Amino acid sequence: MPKDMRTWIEELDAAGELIRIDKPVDPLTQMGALLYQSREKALFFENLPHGWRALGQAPANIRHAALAFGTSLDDLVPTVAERFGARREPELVPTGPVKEVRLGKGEFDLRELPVHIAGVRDGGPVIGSGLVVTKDPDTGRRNVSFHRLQVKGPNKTGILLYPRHSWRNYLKYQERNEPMPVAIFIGHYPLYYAAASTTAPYGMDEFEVAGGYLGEAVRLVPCETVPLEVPADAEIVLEGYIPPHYREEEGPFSEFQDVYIAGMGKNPVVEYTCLTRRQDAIFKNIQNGSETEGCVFHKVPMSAMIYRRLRDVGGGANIHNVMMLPGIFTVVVQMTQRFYGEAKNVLMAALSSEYQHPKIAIAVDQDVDIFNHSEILWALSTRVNPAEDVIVVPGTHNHAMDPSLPEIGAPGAPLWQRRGGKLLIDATIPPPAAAKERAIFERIRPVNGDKVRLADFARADYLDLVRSLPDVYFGSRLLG
Ligand SMILES: Cc1cc2nc3c(=O)[nH]c(=O)nc-3n(C[C@H](O)[C@H](O)[C@H](O)COP(=O)(O)O)c2cc1C
Ligand SMILES: [Mn+2]
Repeated sequence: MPKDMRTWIEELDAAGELIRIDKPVDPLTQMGALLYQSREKALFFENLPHGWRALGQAPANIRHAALAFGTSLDDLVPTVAERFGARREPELVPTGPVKEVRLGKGEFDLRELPVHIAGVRDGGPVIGSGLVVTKDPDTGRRNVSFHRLQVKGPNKTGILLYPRHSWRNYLKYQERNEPMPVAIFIGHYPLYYAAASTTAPYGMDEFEVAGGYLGEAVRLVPCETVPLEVPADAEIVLEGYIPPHYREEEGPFSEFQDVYIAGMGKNPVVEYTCLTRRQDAIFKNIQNGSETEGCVFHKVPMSAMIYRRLRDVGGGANIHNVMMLPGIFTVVVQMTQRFYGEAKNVLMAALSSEYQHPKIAIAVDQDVDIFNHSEILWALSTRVNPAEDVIVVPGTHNHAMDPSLPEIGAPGAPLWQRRGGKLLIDATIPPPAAAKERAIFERIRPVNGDKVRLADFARADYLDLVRSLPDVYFGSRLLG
């Protein structure tokens, strides 16, 4: 059986990671708050307007992402990096579950979908879970990426096209004065979402990336009204066109950095020609904001692609792990230096990868838990000499949605960007070959720490309490 959103719901349930909500929930006034609060568990809404059900916060955190990739938290990023290298061609099939219901223009109303309003200042309900398929009109090469869609009418949404691949495709259509065909699928196995948020080279089909992540070829079916293909096992598909040279005011929006500014303004729109879905389709809601589901989809593939790149620095750097910090503009690299100064070379590469987000790069050694923000702050405090280990590179191109930097241009305009700088912080310790200098940094280990276990001494209810706390306490993973 192919992996889809239903097999994912079963997996989450079996792992004790799903909360079912059978009370009625209003997407416009209640759902965003519930999603924003649920940082540990996925939510399955069973009682939504017009008979809809929906999944959200799935993944709610990187622990859930590790579950989807069938691996552990520590191995997550190396596993994603390896699977990126095992890409598979998609397979074209004549039909599939997503074709069970076909509705032409005038037969569907997007305002009846359980689309939620994420934040108090948002301009309206936004479909955050739409994965957008487009093609390069010159080569026919496919692209799949996340683009949020503000619902504007029965068959119209806005679309934010950040200057990357689908924007590049759109500009080509616009030059020809032609509308760009789009197909948007909603609701599938989370590795499709991870593939869509992977910045692969332009021209690489993200359905091939999804095939690598899944370990099985993606099954595609042809669309009804546009010359594109979509996953046969998705829940819902919207087909339509983005007209050339046309922009509409939209926003503001709850963004991935946990603020409202940046992507609003004059953006293109999508006009829909068809909706297909499963008979009992399940909707997918994504709450944007820092450390919510949207952020998980951003940070895991981004960390993996940067990890792939860094391993080649200087003929093979010893990189153990990579993880983005909240807000996605800071990347932490866990490594063991082979030579004095190697960490700085690695940090320079981390700040100029296929991703535009990284603004601050921090290197730490293997004994620092990069999933624990307290440990990272500790390394910054005890392993950084500000006179030598902190470097600012002024005047660089930065991500256009970083609210701390001056903006050039605007969304929907070709040169939209922010001009700022980059910061390198080397919090590593000397390489193993420099044994004496390295020894100064040896961390405390309690006497008999590997044999004497708290579980054998403390009351069970106290241990349950400790395990239920978020993993933010210094050294808390030592509890096992
Ligand atoms: C939850 C989420 C929402 C996103 N929303 C948008 C968006 O509205 N517009 C956009 O251009 N990129 C958005 N992105 C980022 C792109 O989808 C992502 O960077 C992707 O790799 C771009 O695809 P491309 O490399 O093929 O251009 C979003 C990513 C995530 C994870
Ligand atoms: Mn792409």
